[in-house]
Amino acid sequence: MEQKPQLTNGLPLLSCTLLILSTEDGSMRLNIAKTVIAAVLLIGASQANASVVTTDTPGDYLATYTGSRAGDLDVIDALLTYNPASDIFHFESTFAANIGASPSGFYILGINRGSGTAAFAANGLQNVLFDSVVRINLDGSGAVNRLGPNGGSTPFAAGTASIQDNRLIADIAGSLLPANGFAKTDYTWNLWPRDGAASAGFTQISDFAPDINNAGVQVVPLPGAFWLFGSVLGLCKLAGRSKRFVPFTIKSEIMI
Ligand SMILES: [Ca+2]
Ligand SMILES: [Ca+2]
Repeated sequence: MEQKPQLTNGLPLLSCTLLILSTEDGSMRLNIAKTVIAAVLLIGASQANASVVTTDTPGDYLATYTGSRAGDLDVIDALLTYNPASDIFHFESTFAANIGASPSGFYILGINRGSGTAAFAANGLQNVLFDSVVRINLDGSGAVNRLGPNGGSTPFAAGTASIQDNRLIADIAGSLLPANGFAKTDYTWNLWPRDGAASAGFTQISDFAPDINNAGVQVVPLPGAFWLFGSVLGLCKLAGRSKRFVPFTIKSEIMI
């Protein structure tokens, strides 16, 4: 269920702006036109952000969960993008409290590369499919675990993933998540925090985001006019959202 950004509302305005450029001269006109184009792109960026971020209900702990309810294991939103040009998956998520409030907490990003199975079917989750799990610990260390016949594990060191208050951010090299039936642009994912202090098994899992199925990766760069001004990050800066946390990329060279 891959979700794509929709630019249809912005494109007619962009066309009008280009018409202005073709009929009038002068830097002032050009600056006005640039401003209008930027506004159009911000509209598109806003639409894209709205469509690609998976939001999750606060406090929707699983009934079977027996661990900490401090909030840091309660997903508020999550996003996984894939950039074919750099072959990097970018993960971001927000939680209801600062990460670390639950000392035994950790985070699992399940990914279906094409051969995913419903390991939680017995728990009523037939549509949460995965053949890989990325574990992220409270110190930013963890491992990329590829499941199945051609599986393997690549650990990564403390500080590789970025933890900033209630935000968790990680860049993962695509080489660690090779295709297993799907193109990388068609991978799907789900996020479930765990509390290792709870009894082993499903009772450790606090939350799923999305709740009962997987979300599709968002492919970047975004198409068309988004890139006239460089990047979504550039657009966010234009909108006053210049704060961005940059984690180290999880790749084979950072093995511990
Ligand atoms: Ca939640
Ligand atoms: Ca949920």
